Amino acid sequence: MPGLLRNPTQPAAAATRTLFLLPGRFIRQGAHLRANLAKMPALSNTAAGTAVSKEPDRLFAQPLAQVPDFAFNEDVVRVFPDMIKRSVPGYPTIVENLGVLAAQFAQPDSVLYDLGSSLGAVTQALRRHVRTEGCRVIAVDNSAAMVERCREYLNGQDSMFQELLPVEVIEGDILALEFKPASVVALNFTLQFIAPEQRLALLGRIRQSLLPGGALILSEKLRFADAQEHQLLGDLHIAFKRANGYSELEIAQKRSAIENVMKPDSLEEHTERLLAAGFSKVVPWFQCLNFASLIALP
Ligand code: GEK
Repeated sequence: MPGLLRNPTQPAAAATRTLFLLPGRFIRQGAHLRANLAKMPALSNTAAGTAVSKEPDRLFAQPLAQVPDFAFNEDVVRVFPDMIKRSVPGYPTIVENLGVLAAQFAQPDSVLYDLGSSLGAVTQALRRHVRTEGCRVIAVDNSAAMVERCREYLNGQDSMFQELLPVEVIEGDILALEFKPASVVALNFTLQFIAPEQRLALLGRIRQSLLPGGALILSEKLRFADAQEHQLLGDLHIAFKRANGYSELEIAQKRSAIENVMKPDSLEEHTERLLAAGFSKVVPWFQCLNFASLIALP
């Protein structure tokens, strides 16, 4: 699987850089002052203010007598950029291109939602790519620790760059959110943390908020109905984590911490539920091992 298993110190970052530099037709080089933003680094240490944490994820490196359920607390926030890159195959590519895709769906004077925003990686990609007049981002997360750090990072950017899309970061439950008319809604690896029985209603409310021409972009870990496919892609995901420097103990303890908290669905379940929620079309645009991203059109 060449290309998937990367140098542990540089997990899966090279693809993003390459894509970011491609002068493709999707990347609208702004005919105005925002052109400088194209040089803004993607979630890395930056002169733009607060440096993004580079602390390596060693949370599960020592044997634990009892592995607690995974929570998005201060310990996780400190290592989150490292953890998500080394754990989710294709994450940097998905995040960067989520900005590129969003730029195609953004409607003037509308809201772009980043639901389950964590440290704001998607919000920052939206800021790099969306050039539509009058758009603003609403980022929502129910982890106080995530929201606090996310605000620090975004404030750092605001202090250095002009003409960034305005962002409001809300600490709250996306299940309780009153949606405003939106052209883009990103659920980047968040729906899998919502109780399965709540997912359809949430997607229905998102669908109702979407403007014509808009889109939901949904990224998730997948499970597979076919046992052999499920096993193969699961094993290859473990190989990806090993190649990114995680030990067998770390992999096993993380799995045990997350299994009660994160409940993946199959691609078929996602598609059926999105259609049941009122979406007219579901198009997968990315899959790397057992992680995928879909575009759902209103
Ligand atoms: C990224 N999108 O970097 N309401 C609000 N936030 C929630 C809820 C909820 N009900 N449940 C979970 N979260 C990010 C990565 S991480 C995915 C998203 C991962 C939040 C939770 O606090 C966490 O920050 C995020 O959803 C999931 O592109 O860590 O695998």
